[in-house]
Amino acid sequence: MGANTSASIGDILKHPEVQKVTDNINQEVIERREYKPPVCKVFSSSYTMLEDKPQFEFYVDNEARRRLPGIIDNKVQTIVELQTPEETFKEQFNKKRKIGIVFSGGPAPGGHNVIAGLYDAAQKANPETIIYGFLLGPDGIIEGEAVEITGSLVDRFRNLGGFTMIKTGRAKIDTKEKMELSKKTCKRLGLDALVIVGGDDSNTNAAFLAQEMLADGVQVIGVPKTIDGDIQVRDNNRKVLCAMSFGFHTAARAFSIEIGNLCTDSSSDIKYWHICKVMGRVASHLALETALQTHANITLIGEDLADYVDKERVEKAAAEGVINYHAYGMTLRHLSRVICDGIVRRAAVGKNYGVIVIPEGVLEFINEIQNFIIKLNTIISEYNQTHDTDFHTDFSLLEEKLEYLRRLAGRSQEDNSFTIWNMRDHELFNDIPAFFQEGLLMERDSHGNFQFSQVETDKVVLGMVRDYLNILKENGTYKIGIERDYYRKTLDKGGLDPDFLGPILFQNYDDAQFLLMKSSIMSVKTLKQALVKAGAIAETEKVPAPVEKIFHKSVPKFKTQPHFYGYDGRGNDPTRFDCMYTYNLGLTVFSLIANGATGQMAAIRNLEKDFSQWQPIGIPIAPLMHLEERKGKLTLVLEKSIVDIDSAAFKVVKAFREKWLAAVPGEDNYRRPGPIRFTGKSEEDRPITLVLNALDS
Ligand code: FBP
Repeated sequence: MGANTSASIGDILKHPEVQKVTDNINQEVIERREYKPPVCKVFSSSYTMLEDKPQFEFYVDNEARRRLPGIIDNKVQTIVELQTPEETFKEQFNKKRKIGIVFSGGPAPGGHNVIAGLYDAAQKANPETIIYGFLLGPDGIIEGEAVEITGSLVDRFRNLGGFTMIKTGRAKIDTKEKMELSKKTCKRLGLDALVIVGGDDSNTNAAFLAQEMLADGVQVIGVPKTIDGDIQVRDNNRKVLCAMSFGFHTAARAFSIEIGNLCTDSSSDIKYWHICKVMGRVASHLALETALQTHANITLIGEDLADYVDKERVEKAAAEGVINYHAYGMTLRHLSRVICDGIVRRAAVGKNYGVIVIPEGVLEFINEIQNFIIKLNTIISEYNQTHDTDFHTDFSLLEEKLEYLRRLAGRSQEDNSFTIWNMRDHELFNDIPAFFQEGLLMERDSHGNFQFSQVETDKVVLGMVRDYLNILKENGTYKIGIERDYYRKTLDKGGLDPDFLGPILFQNYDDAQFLLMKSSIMSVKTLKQALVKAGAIAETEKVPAPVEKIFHKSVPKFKTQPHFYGYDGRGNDPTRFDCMYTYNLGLTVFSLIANGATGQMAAIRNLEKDFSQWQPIGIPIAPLMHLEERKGKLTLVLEKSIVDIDSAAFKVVKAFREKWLAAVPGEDNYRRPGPIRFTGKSEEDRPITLVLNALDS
């Protein structure tokens, strides 16, 4: 193609450069596929065995003991090398197996490497072993849809994000019928073991499957996956067994890169508040890590809000000899006040911009909302049980749902014993915006969880912030501080005396670097009144242009840009940490299977330490279960770990809150997390949360 000739599209398409840049497989993918994660020392040995560690103890729920008798006494097991195994051990370890694996729940970066690790270990032990991948999540087990996982399939997805290889789904094997179908599938395929890669609910499922399939000799192993980071396991003595589920690091880093960039943009353009909702259905771990990575100005942590105590109200009630239960936990109104306080204080030093991080599950920690969620869960579940139909099908429109609630409130007036939905609930519920009512009445997911990602949490919080800022603007509290030098220069240029006009215009002219217009000056009209009253201008004169200019600059506009970080981070290619973590989890899974374990969850201890100290283990799932309210019923599930407000990571964020708000003259304190670097040097080799929490464990 010469410089002046116009080539045909056919020729252009044949050009090697065009073919290279339009190929789906780019250099990054090639390098990722070729990367070989290091393996924990124990896996360099051809044989591994399990050692019971009874020193790790758990409080066992009676219901868990009753329902999971075959696996409730499982112990924590460490994986250790076996240099000279006996022949019978070798035979058992290396026997030809059939293993099924399934992804369950939302994608999390690193899942493909769990398969790769399992595949490689299984092949090393016996090249005839077959691994099946169940398609589209647990539905694949129920419906018997699986593909054989081959070497070339694994190679295509090594170190790549998503669950694209076999997809995922949120089905739950929660009925006798589904359990029977699953058992049938395992029997038909002749499975020796089933591996469930999932979150708390999926590992709960793994425990029930393990119990159910004991008699069939099918081992079931769980793998702790979820970007939410809420599968964290400690024993009774607070010894950490699983510090973090896989995928968390990548998702948190991916969100942080974007949010860090917004910090840069916002402090350049200085006109927007960026409102960033970040995923994490309930727990605020992702928001906490994002705060540590970016130093955004305001980061809400749901668990912290729930812990809030209004001391004034507590003391007042105590003086009256009563307990005020409303003084515990933060209300939506109070939360909006806290956010506004930060916004107003930044504006006062000329920073009418910034970045707020809101965890998507924050509303779960707000008392009044939690109340609604519990009440509505119960109402919907009772309706379904009584009518043997589905609430959401019977009342598909919001209006119909509201009408049903109205009828319940009416019933509460006629029948004192009917308390689930009274007139006060009804009135409070009517006070909230329709889109949020709709969100609260939305269908729960298959596990009975409230679907926070479907609710515009940020919009709810922001609506209240906006309303309150308007009040603060009207009463003259929300103002933009004007830099003293700028004020002086502007007035000097217009031939006016800044020192004469300063005390007339500003409430803090004496000593402040940023000048705040008096609260009584709220319009050009009130500005003129102030000038006339002080004798600076006559009634017939106009406000001098430089003064008017300064006034306009002091009037804040609250301009926001909403963002949601969730699905994008979930689909990111894994960080090196997640690549290594998940590949070793895959190896751990095989070791557990080859040693006959069932009802165990694969995990790696010491993730916060140098790789040489990582220790693969099996954690018994059954003792981790407890009773929880789901869809209005008490259900046995794996306990979710929410942010511990006594943890070092939270305490650090709390200690730096004021610094990162940066409501003082001068620079902001943003941190640039930088891109996820798969290769090359990077200081970010593991979640900061993990490093900090290890300091006091
Ligand atoms: P898992 O717990 O299944 O890993 O999913 C986590 C999550 O990404 C949450 O952060 C989010 O609230 C939810 O999934 C979104 O669910 P969905 O993919 O169904 O929209």
